Amino acid sequence: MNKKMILFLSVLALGLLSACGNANNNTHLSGHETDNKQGDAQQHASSQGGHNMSQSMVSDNVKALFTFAPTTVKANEQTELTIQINGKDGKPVNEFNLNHEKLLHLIVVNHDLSFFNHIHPEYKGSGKFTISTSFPAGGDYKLFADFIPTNGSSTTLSERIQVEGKSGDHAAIAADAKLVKETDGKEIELALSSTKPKEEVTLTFNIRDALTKKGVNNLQPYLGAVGHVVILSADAEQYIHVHPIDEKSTGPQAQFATSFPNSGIYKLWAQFQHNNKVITVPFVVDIK
Ligand SMILES: [Cu+2]
Repeated sequence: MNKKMILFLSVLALGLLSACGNANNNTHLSGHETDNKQGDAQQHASSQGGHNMSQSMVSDNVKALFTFAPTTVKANEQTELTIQINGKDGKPVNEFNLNHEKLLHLIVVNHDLSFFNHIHPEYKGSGKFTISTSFPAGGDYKLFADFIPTNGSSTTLSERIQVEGKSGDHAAIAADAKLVKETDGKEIELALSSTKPKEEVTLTFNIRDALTKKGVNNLQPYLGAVGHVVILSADAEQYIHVHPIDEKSTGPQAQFATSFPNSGIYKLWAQFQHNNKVITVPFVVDIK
């Protein structure tokens, strides 16, 4: 990590700490506001290139408050999560665009990225989304809410939380030696057009039957496209957006476009639907 990066992360950490200090007096789970201007700016710089300032400002002015009931979250117990989206003026953001068939996508990971959950809280109006969920073990988790305020731009706001209870096994994240995985009777192979940072990268997944090795050509649309891919940096600081290239594909090939902002280890989760079942396949890649 170079000095510039360390400085940048320190500034970011300071910003987050001060945000915590303001609104986080009672308990670490009482909810506090964070924003993620950097990730959003990055995504638009890389994926669309033409967003104007006023749109960026709208998204920068949006805040998310994550709260739980009960306020102490315990491993393996259902908890009611509320995500309140407000403008900087403190007033609720009322309208959101449908994006991949949902108003808000919530990604939950644990500290070593061994746990991944992609869920869709229900919109209750007045900027409020709720969902009942649970966490498989104690420890640190990070939540990412991904949404588009109407008249705003694609926004990702995140929050780190602690879950009480026995923590699971810790695993160091290491790049996969082979980008072929088997899950749910399928063999999924990933190829990257480039493993360099700051370049347009095409992710090509090939989905085969694990036994016959025949390509699966009847994938069902998942969230309105051939699949859905989420990418996080190993430290979960960077949430990277990914766009399907041929949304209407039904396999065996599924292609997505993205760009990695820096060198380092990234974990990605590809999700596809087949025979009415969603399969989730993780890969760890080394970008250098
Ligand atoms: Cu989603």
